[in-house]
Amino acid sequence: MASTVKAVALITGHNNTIKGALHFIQDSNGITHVKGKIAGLSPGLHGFHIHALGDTTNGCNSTGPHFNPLKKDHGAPSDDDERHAGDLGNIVAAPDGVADVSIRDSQIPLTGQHSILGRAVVVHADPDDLGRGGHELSKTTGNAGARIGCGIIGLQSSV
Ligand SMILES: [Cu+2]
Ligand SMILES: [Zn+2]
Repeated sequence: MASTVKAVALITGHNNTIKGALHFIQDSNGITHVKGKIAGLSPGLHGFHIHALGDTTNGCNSTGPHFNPLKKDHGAPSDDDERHAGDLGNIVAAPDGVADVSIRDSQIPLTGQHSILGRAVVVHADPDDLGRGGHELSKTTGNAGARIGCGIIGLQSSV
């Protein structure tokens, strides 16, 4: 019987004003559910990605580019054939600064060759334009601005 695989990332940033916890649960069909809350954000849209490296020696800036094992251009999560695996679009912070995250995605497994374990999840200052903004950064980062919060995705005990 295929068992559930779980991981967790504790998000910190901006001198600890941004805080949160995200849980990653992969089901037996290979879909990963990302669920949790991030507080301390400005209200509105914030780009949200898996970046390639789980290295926070220089804060969120050392987590590398968007996780992109298939060498694609940046896109929206719904762009199945032309997106980085790490492209999870935007999260939305409410007027109280809290983003309630609940995303299901098929390109961010916790097992196998393209696993996101040991990589980083990053929250940006600005909205991700999903590759459609016409900016020179649209096809690489979605022009989402500074990396204001991040955390490393670590394996959790599966029950
Ligand atoms: Cu990012
Ligand atoms: Zn991307």
